[in-house]
This record gives sequence, structure tokens and C-alpha cells, in this order.
Amino acid sequence: MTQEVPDRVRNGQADRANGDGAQAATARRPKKGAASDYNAESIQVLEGLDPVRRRPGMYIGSTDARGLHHLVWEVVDNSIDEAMAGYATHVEVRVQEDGSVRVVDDGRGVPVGRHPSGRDALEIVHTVLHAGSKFGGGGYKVSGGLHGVGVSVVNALSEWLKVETARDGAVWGQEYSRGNPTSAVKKLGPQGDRHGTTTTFMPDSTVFETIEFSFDTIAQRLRESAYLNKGLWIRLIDDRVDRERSFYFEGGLVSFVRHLNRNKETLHARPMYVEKREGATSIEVALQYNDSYAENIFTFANNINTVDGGSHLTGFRAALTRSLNDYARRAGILKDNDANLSGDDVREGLTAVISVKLVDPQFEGQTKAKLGNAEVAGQVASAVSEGVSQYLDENPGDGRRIIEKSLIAARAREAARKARDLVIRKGALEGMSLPGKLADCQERDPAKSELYLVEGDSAGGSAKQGRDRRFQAILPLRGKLLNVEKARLDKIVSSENIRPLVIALGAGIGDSLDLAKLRYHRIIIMTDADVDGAHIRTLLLTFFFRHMPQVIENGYLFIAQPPLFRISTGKQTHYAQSEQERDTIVKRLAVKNISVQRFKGLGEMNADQLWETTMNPESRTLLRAEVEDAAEADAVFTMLMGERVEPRKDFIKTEARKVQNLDV
Ligand code: 0RA
Repeated sequence: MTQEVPDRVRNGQADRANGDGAQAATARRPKKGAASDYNAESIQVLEGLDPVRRRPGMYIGSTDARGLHHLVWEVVDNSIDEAMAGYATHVEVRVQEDGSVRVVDDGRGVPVGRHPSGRDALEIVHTVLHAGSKFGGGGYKVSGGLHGVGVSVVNALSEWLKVETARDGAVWGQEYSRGNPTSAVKKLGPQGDRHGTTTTFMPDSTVFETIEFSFDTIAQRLRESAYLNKGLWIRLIDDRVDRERSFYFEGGLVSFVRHLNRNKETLHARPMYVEKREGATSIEVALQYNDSYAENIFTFANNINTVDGGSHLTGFRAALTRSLNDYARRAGILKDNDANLSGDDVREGLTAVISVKLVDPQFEGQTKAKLGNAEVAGQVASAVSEGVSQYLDENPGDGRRIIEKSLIAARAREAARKARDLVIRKGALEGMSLPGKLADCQERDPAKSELYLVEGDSAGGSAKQGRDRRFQAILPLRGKLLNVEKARLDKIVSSENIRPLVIALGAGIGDSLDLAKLRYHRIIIMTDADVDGAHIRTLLLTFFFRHMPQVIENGYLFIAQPPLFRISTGKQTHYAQSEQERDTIVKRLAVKNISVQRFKGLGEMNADQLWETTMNPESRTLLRAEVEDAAEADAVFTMLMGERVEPRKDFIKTEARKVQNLDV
């Protein structure tokens, strides 16, 4: 059954680049029957590991911290495949004291034994690109999907790697260095009660910019895997700091949705849950409405986060809209003459997770993060229609609340449209007139233009004086802005504070946003370094996050870093952004006629000081606002802006910015 495929050796790299390699290889031959026929003979030989070390980025995306963690995902995903196939129940990940990572599962164990090529199957899996179970067909595979490149890639990029497989009556093992065997496949002892695979590897410090694994990054990913594979135990241990987390969710996606809604008020206590098999496709959906206005849907195919959606999302949306409209008419809430609720209306305040598992997932699009299999749309739609209709019929109180919220959404959407039209018309009527408070810059090229959003009129005054008017515009914002989480789009747009901002930016808002019209590519939030400043900054971040997310996604939003202290000796002046920095500077100066001034707000700085410390591109530090992880950002914003006050206070005190450090 096994054969060398020499032309794949030549073509392998090009095929890998577009991600089609696995399918192309499978299509070449008749499929073997059941997955359980799998043995040493089934491993296919494709190509050696040189290309991986030559161009690691092609296989793991990058050689920074993100690429480094890909090594862990690759090894863990193999174990999770084994769990999805029904053989493994426990996966343990351990970051060891020396910085290496060990992954243990209790599955069937990687096959060992002589392969027709003369080498051992275990060795081939670890030293040959594209060799492995994913060509075998059968079962759902994470590792055959989006980023599944095979453990051989991990091996190639590791200073050393050791594998042990407990099966066929013994524990077998082999060791490697940078992908090359440093031992034969050896019998290490009797099998005992154990079955499964243990893989330990030390990333190669000559390949990666950093080889320090992050507990939090790994924990977050493992938590997600545990949600997506209910009943699977996943344990993470960090021997470097003696930390440990275990993940196990009997509720699977229901637990996931509860987690996503944890800081929100929900419309119904129990998430709706749909689980169905349609042919070879397994479908799982959980959803729960909350009282916010945001839509929060996460989709997965074979545990891969399909951030660009695809057929499963399409099927879900269609079915949800249809079921809710059908129910609203059945229950007499929508009358004959009433128009249907739109998809946008029924998705306001919706948190949902959709997970499908299928044998041959097709990932499409630029980032391969969109599920292509067309048949899945109908399968998901039928499962969701059935599940949601049944839930609504059995829980009419919940049904009514959800429909009423959708109706409010429909009315609000109409009001927002009118308000938007008004804003746009108003802008036009005033002859493209920009807000009176805006001190615009001379530059007209958005890529070279900056807009400072400044808290308060006095700071606005200093900023106007201190700026370089050629490319820096100033818009003072007075008082507290609206609470953007609770306020509806129509109120926000027409609020006295936000309307000038929307007009100054020039790109519109919400659905009608047109980034091509954005007048500034650096929008810089400049607030005091105190709690009020933090609050206003958070409000502005929330506003952009909710209503102009593209601005953040394109990297146009920044946060200025005004200093807290001015330290002067008469001869020299220094600025510090924290007490710690102040102390360091004072110590370094080591003269004791030092005067330290604390700025209570931007307004206390004169124009020159503000320019030098906060606005001059030569000397300032800006933070770029990033939406690293939509789920986490959503939770933070909701917590900050939502009904519950205590977590907000705590948060503001400790960490007021969800941003990543960046010197510009
Ligand atoms: C190929 C075939 C079989 C199991 C595996 C691969 C396998 C790989 C890994 C990687 C980590 N843990 C794993 N567990 C299993 C099945 C062989 C058989 O039929 O027994």
C-alpha cells in the first residue's frame, strides 16, 4: 500500500505553500478502508527536512514567539486528533525547568516497526516532511488542517527531540538533534499499563528569536481545545515556576459560551445547545443572548478557529434568522403586516460558538481561515433550525425576550440610519465644514496626518500651541463621553462629543464606514495619566472597537504617553512616566539640588513641554492600540463598560490599557 512518491518530493514545497499538499497526496490512490488498518506500512514517504530549516517561516509562520508556540500546537494537536478519534482521554503539557516542553497522551501511540523503505515508521514520522497519519484518511484531524505541518517540522526546529511510544507490548523510543536521529529506534522497556505517546523537545535557539514559552499563551489555547473537545482532560504544568492548570469541560461549547458571557447580563440562563451528526459531519452549536449590542460568534472546523467564517457560519446565520422569524409569527409577536427581522437584528447581543468536525475540511481564502465545504452550510442550517425551534417552543418566555430584543434592534437600526444620514447631511450642508473645535493640520495626505484627541480645553490649548501644525491636528473633547457600551449607535452618533470626532475623521461610522475617506492615519488619544484619563481613554477605545474596528485593525489608533514627572537640575531636564522611572533618574543624577515636579494633568504642561515629551515624533513614545484577541478584548470592554462596577474599578486601577507597547 505504501509507495515512494518521487514527484511529490520535487513539488512538495510548492504544494505546501498553498496548503493543498495533503489533499493532492490523498487523491492519488484509492483510500484504504478503516483508520484502524493503520500501521507502519501506511506511512508515506515524502521529503526530507532541509527545507524546514532553510525556511522555517514557510512552515510555522514566523520565528518569533508566535512561531515558537506553533511547535507546541503542532505536537498537542496530534494528541488531540487522537482524542477526537476516540482513543485518547488525557493530554498533559509540561514546560520543564530547562525550558523544554513535554507532551503526553494516552492514545494508541505513534506506530513503530519496519517500513518498506527499510527505516522504522517512528523515524519516518519524525524525520520526513508530510509523513504521518494525516494521509491515512478517516477520522477528524486537526493536524491535517490549517497549520498541521507534522511533528517532523517540530523536530527539524528543535535542538533535540525525544519521542516515546507505548504500544505493541513495549515502550519504544528515539532521539533526534535538529531533525536528525541520534539513536536508533530502541525498545526502552515493557509496555506495562501505559499506552500512548510522549514527545519532549527543546526549541532551537539558533532558529527562534526567543525560546521562552508563555504559560498564559499555552493555557489559553489549551482551554479553547478543552471547550472544543468536551470530556477531554488537558493539564498544563510549568515546572519553571511551579504553576499548574487543568482544563476539562463536560459542557463543551455550553461552557465556552458561558465563559464568553461571563461579564454580561444574559437574556436566558441556559445557553441553547445543538449537537447533531449529518452524514460524516458532526455539528455542535451553543448560543446565548446577552443584553449588549455586540455580535460575538466564534467558528471552528476540526478545532481550527475559522476567523473568516465560511459555510458553517453561513448555514448558522440563515437558520437562526429563519427560525426566529418563524417563531415570532407562530407566537403572534410578528403580525401578518410586519416585516421580517433582519439577520443583523437577530444577532444583536448574540454570543455563539459553532464547531463542526468533518473528514476532509477545505480551508480557503488568503489566510486559509475560511471553511469552504459547501455541503456543510445545509447540514448546519438543518441542525440549527431544528434545535432552535424546539428550544423556543419549549421555552416561550426566553423566545419572547429574544424576539423583543430583536425588534428593538430593528427600530434602533432604523433610528441609527436616520441619525447617520443627519450627520452626513449636516456635514455636507455646512460645506464640508469641520467641527469648530478642530484645529486642523495643513497636510492633506492621511498617511502623513495625525489627529490628537485631547481631554479638556486647557490641555487642548497647550496642544494647539505646541503642535507642528503642518501635520498635527487637535480635537479637544470636553467632559466625560457617553458610556458607549450602553448607548445605542444613534445616541452616540448624535452626541455632542462624538459627532465632531466622526466628522473630523471623515470616514463615516458603523456599516457605512469608508476607511478610504479617513483623514488621519494616526489617531492619537492623549489623556491625563490619572484615573479619569484612563476612563476617557477606555471609553474612546471602546467607541473605536465597537463602531470603527477597522481603524484599530489597520493600526491607525494610538495612545500618547505624557510624562508624570519633570526632573530638573537647573542644567538638565528629564521626564519620567512612572515613579520608578523618576527614582531611577534621580538616583542616576546623584546631585541633591534636584527639583521634581509632578504633572497633575496635560494642562499643567506648557506648550513646549507637551511638544517635547508627548508630541514630537523624534522623542515621543506612542502605544499602538491592538485588538489582539477579539474575545478577550470584548470581555475587557464589557467588564469596563457594563453594569457591574466593581471589576471595572479594579481593572482601571491595575491595567487601564489593552494595548501593546510600541515605540514610534
Ligand atoms: C498514526 C497512526 C496511529 C496513531 C498515530 C499516528 C498517533 C500519532 C500521535 C502523535 C501524538 N500522539 C499520537 N497518537 C497516535 C494509529 C496506529 C494504530 O492503528 O494503532
